[in-house]
Amino acid sequence: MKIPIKKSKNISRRDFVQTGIQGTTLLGISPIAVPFKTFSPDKKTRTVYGACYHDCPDTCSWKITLEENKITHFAASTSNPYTAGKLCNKMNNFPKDVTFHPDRILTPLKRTGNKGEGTFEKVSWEEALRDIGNHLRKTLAESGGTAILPFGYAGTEGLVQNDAMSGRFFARLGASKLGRTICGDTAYAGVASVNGNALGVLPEDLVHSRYIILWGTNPVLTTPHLVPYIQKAKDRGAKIVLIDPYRSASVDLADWHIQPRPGTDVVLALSMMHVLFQEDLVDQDYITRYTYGAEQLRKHVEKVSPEYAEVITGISSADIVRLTREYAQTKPSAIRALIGMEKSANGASIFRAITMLPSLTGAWRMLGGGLSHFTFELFDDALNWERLTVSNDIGSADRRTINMVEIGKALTNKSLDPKIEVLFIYNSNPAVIAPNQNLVTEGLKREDLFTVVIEHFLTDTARYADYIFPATTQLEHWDLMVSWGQCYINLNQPAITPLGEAKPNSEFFRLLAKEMSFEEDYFAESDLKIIEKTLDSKHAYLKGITFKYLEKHGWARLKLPTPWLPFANGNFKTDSGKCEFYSESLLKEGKPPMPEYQVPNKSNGDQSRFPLQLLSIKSTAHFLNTSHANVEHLRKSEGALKVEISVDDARVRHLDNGDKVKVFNQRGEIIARTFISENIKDGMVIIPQGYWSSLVEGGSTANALTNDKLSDMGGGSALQDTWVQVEKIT
Ligand SMILES: Nc1nc2c(c(=O)[nH]1)N[C@H]1C(S)=C(S)[C@@H](COP(=O)(O)OP(=O)(O)OC[C@H]3O[C@@H](n4cnc5c(=O)[nH]c(N)nc54)[C@H](O)[C@@H]3O)O[C@H]1N2
Ligand SMILES: Nc1nc2c(c(=O)[nH]1)N[C@H]1C(S)=C(S)[C@@H](COP(=O)(O)OP(=O)(O)OC[C@H]3O[C@@H](n4cnc5c(=O)[nH]c(N)nc54)[C@H](O)[C@@H]3O)O[C@H]1N2
Ligand code: SF4
Ligand SMILES: [Mo]
Repeated sequence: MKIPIKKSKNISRRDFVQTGIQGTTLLGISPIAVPFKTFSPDKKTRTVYGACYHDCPDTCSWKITLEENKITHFAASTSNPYTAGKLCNKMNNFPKDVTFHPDRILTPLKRTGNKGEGTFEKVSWEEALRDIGNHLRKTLAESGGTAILPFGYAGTEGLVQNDAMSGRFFARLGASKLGRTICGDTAYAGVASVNGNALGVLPEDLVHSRYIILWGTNPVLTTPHLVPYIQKAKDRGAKIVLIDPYRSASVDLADWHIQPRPGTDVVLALSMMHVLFQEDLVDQDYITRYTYGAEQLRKHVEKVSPEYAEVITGISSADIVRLTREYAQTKPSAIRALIGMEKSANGASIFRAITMLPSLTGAWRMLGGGLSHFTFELFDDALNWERLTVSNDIGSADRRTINMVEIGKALTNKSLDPKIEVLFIYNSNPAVIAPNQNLVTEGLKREDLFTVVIEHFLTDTARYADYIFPATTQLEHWDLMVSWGQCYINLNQPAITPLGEAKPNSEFFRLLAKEMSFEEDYFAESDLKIIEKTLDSKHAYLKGITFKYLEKHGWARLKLPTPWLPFANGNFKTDSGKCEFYSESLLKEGKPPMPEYQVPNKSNGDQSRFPLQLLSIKSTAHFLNTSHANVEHLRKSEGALKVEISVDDARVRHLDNGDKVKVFNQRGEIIARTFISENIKDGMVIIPQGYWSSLVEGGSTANALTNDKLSDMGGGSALQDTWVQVEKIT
């Protein structure tokens, strides 16, 4: 997820100039200089610390050994206890797979063929920047800044290369804003509407739990460094329950797998509440002291009996009762959720409902009890965000926002005023990751759209660019890495000088600012200075964690109070200071004050034509979203694009394992191989997300089928509310 910054305070331009001047003397190193400070006495061997840039909750620390400036060893940190000496399948071979990959783009490129065709010629940085500057000046004069749109997501999670300089640039330009809501915002909206924030059980504290529900998350694949903590709890006698419509890789960790119909977990959670109240399994003292709206909630769930829930969720009423009793009576009990469930029309409601459970049972009182979700707010508190969010203070506040989930619609909407004429894409691959892929590519093909892509590779998106610029990789630039899944901060130090003509994102935007004659001081700030200032907060969580400390050690765990029991005595971060079972503020916004289940709108999805619900999830162990899906040995390990289908659904369609099929609906069609499995119930299919369209037969991937509707809150996508048909290709 893009680490959302919730608390940035605006600073005035004047403050900025003052702090900026003070800051200039701190580090006189240019933004892309390599710190050859870590040489051994013989000056031949040196060690460089860094961390993984991926949009992955684990944010692993690494250590690189170089001899005479050549990387001789790239490995996980063995000293950081969370990384614990292991990266993952995706990253073990990172220098070769990405930085030194022969297909890497190392010079600016200008399009020579048709959009999408992928033919380009080399150009110089100067020429390309000048041409872009001309386009920007013309667009600003004729259509205004909002005809320009940045599209950046979490290709790198580093605070500097993610959006520090680009945020300033687009704010100064007066460009449209991008609603960066494709991952985590809906989950967060649900959890925070109840608790005020998403903090809770820290990953390490899961070892104290005696009952862990892995609710709609697949840690074995998506958060591998959390698994040892869950395993340790299990070794100490904890029961692990997996709630997932799919028999995911995490089933091996679980003692019990419960398979609800997708999107129906809100009913499951409400019926658990029904049982909690009915069987008096609630912690009345906790409820009275620290919660708001318990009486309304009790009434709200009266009708959601386990028998009723069985019809909606497909889980037997006996199992619902058993799950509730075990969850309430085994202490401490934890619910671990992440992102997966958010991508439906019920996404936020699901997260709202499950967030209420630990307050009903008083699970928050004990270490290892409560909800384990995001940790980014620890860094939000700890760091000096003002340095990064200078952009809040620049330009007009009322720039329009385009939701990234709806990028296809935005690019093709003829009545959008002004229409999007210039598009900058960095840290993202929207031609693959955004829902309704065919509409996205229709937009990217527009002849009157000028597209600039900053990338490592010729991705499906980059094929549509007018200019491609070569970005540096994590081995070649500075960054400060925080995490959304654990409590460690890392300084990423460059190990080598950038290959070819690659430059960090930050430098691209500095140079473009120069081309645009933007002379503000904030464009002159070096990456190192941004990092120094961001670390300079005086917050207790950062005690002793200075730039110098991180330069020497690479990583540090935030200095959090122990034991970490955020809600043992209430202290919820809502306006009322209580856990809000009933939300007056949502009611004011016209939303249901308590979570409700909406029957998904199968719009245009005539069920007889498209009877199978498609979940396109992160079931690939070798790709991180679309990253690495172009690396041959990783793609080989993953195999051909598959559609997983139940035994009965395959039988009625006369399908055998490995058959070539088309999966289609009103939005698109993809070609895949069948994988007949007992991992899903009838009526559903699974297709992994991540494969590149240009590298699969048929030229389309999962998002060619997904809908681009929004979820109930938070601006996220409801892309799992997608219905398809599967047919054999003969
Ligand atoms: N290997 C690998 N790791 C990754 C990624 C990757 O692409 N590959 N991506 C990273 C990113 S960006 C993210 S956001 C995280 C996501 O991490 P997770 O949230 O753990 O992963 P997902 O695959 O999105 O979803 C987890 C599970 O939720 C289930 N699910 C879907 N809908 C429902 C529902 O309605 N109810 C219930 N109970 N379960 C449901 C899916 O079947 C899936 O098994 O993973 C990160 N880690
Ligand atoms: N169907 C379906 N669609 C989904 C999802 C799903 O579960 N199912 N999951 C959604 C989720 S949770 C997420 S987070 C999004 C992920 O969406 P994205 O963040 O767009 O996905 P990535 O594939 O990680 O693309 C990141 C790109 O950034 C590039 N990159 C990496 N580092 C740098 C850098 O330093 N500079 C520049 N300029 N580029 C860099 C990489 O080469 C890569 O091409 O996908 C979403 N889409
Ligand atoms: S992708 Fe995740 S698990 Fe793999 S090295 Fe990066 S942070 Fe660690
Ligand atoms: Mo994500």
